[in-house]
Amino acid sequence: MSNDDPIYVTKPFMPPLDEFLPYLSQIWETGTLTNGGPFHQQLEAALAEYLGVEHLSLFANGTIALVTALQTLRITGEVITTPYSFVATAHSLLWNGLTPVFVDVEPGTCNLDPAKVVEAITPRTTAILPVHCYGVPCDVDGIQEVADTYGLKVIYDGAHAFGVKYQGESLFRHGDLSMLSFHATKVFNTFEGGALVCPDAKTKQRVDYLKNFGHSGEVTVVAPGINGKMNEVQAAFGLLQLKYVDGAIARRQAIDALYRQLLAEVPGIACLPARGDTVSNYAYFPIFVDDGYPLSRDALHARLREHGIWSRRYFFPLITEFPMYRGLPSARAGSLPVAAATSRSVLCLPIYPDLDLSAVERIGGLVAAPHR
Ligand code: T4K
Repeated sequence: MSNDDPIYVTKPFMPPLDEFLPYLSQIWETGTLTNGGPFHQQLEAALAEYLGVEHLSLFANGTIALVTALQTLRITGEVITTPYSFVATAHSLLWNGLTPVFVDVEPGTCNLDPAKVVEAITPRTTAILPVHCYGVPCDVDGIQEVADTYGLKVIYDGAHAFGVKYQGESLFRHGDLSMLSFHATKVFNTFEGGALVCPDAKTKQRVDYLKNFGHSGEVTVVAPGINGKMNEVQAAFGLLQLKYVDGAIARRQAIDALYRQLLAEVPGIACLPARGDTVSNYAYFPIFVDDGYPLSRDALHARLREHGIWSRRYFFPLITEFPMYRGLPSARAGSLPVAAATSRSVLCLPIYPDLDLSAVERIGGLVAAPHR
């Protein structure tokens, strides 16, 4: 890679093309393209085993998985969620005719604050939709305690959390359902794709009906389902990706460690704390720019861009600033101070398996000395 090539915030990991061709040959030979074919079945089993969960259902993308999760549990009324996420999190509520109620996040994790969740509960609240932002675990015990006390369901948006372990087990073992995204920009990708992790076989059965138009048999329809199925090309690609994913995460880990080393002493730049209770997937590398830094966050963003480095402001603006949300009472900026400050200060630096450590040194050096 030359210094002139742009460096984007991420780049999908691609396994060797020649290893993918036999999968395609099989699809061409059998003519089975979708509707729960052999690769789909193999990938469901392989991912459940890899992630350490029992029941998993594949989807065409993470957003339709989230929309289906809310249908599966027949969620109604108000759902408490975070303003600090990709907009798909809240959109899944609007697509179900639900009212999002936004509450603030915690400073050290960027995730929903359980104490603030309690304050937002009303008689119409039926569920909590937290996000494991950047793959950092939510306070899953705190959230579950609130859910148990008030009789609420918990659906986790785990789009960023592929393979993350918390206190020795899969993060996806928490909550009533967890969603994963396998979008091109994610740690594990199937071009587009996603999944729901279910607590038991019965729930997976209902999810499987819902993602296939509600069909429970050739002539039986048990629910107004949707088409959320993953196709055979995506599933085959996932099977091949899975062979490489540990190596890809190890590469990310090395990049994360180098950034931390390069940025440790830079005034006005903070990173999320590394955590002893978590096996991370190093999905993102957010930094937070405060007043002690010589440039504003946006000026640093522009400065990096001048050098061909495309950092991203995930997540700015807050979801609550978009037109379809800003009129909601819970969208008032004054009630979301941590999320607002985090959104104004965050910058995600490039991190992906093929990123050279020399490029990481260059990026870290630029952040450390932006006027050089
Ligand atoms: N919940 C959360 C918390 C999420 O973060 C997301 C998705 C979802 C739900 C929904 O899951 P999915 O329905 O997507 O499965 C990207 C992704 O499109 C989106 O999937 C992701 N979150 C979000 C955080 O980031 P953009 O608009 O920033 O993507 P884009 O196209 O600007 O890509 C970023 C960079 O990645 C590009 O500059 C270059 C590189 N790239 C991207 C693509 C698509 C490639 O090198 N190749 C590619 O094919 O939203």
